[in-house]
Amino acid sequence: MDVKDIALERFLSAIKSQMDPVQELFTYYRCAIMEVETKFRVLDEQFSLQYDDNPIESIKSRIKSYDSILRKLKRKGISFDLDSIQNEIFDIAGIRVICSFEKDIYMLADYLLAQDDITLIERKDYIKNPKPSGYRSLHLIVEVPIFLSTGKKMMKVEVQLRTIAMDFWASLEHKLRYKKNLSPKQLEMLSDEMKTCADMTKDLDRRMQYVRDEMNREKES
Ligand code: 0O2
Repeated sequence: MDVKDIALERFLSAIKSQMDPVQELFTYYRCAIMEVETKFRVLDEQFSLQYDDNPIESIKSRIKSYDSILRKLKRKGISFDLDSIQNEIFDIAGIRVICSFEKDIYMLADYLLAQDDITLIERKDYIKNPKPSGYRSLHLIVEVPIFLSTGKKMMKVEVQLRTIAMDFWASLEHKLRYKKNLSPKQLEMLSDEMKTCADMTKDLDRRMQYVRDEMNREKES
């Protein structure tokens, strides 16, 4: 090996030794997502069997990107190390549960939180208290154990529960936030339009819930 190869080997091994603990932590977050996702899938199956009704339309999960983690650390003035990431950033593992009806969101949250291996760390109800943008969803930060060959490890997962209408709204509004080619005037106009759309989705959710409640009342009587 010549000097250049040795330098490259040293460089790669230095990067690897820095990245290995990060990869390990991200693997644990992926395991935590699997645990919580399974809990929701089990609840959905049970409701399907018991009431011939699936409260969950779909589940999406993601690990926060490095970029997004670094931006959040910077924004919050937190130091760039693994302990800070674990102790201060709660949404590295994220699960989004999409339901058709608003009542199912609260029902699923209650059943999840009643499970004895789940600890609620934080609850933000943006359905009862929407954000100024019009954003609505129920956010839960929960802690869940994952069982490794080395023992039990507690991991934090952010769960966002929302209806199809709330999800439709949030995904378009998210795109609007990252649009760089709009003038401030256009942005203001479209943000106002999104606030109107948020009111419409709220009304749609309420009406759909009403129709379902009436249908269930008929079925029971
Ligand atoms: P990502 O990963 O791209 O989804 P905290 O975490 O409590 O310190 P933060 O980050 O302000 O503070 O938490 P918040 O506002 O309770 O929830 C953040 C996440 O909720 C966002 O993730 C979005 O997924 C969603 N969210 C919150 N407000 C809005 C909104 O006005 N519009 C849309 N479309 N989504 C929203 P991130 O951080 O954007 O990252």
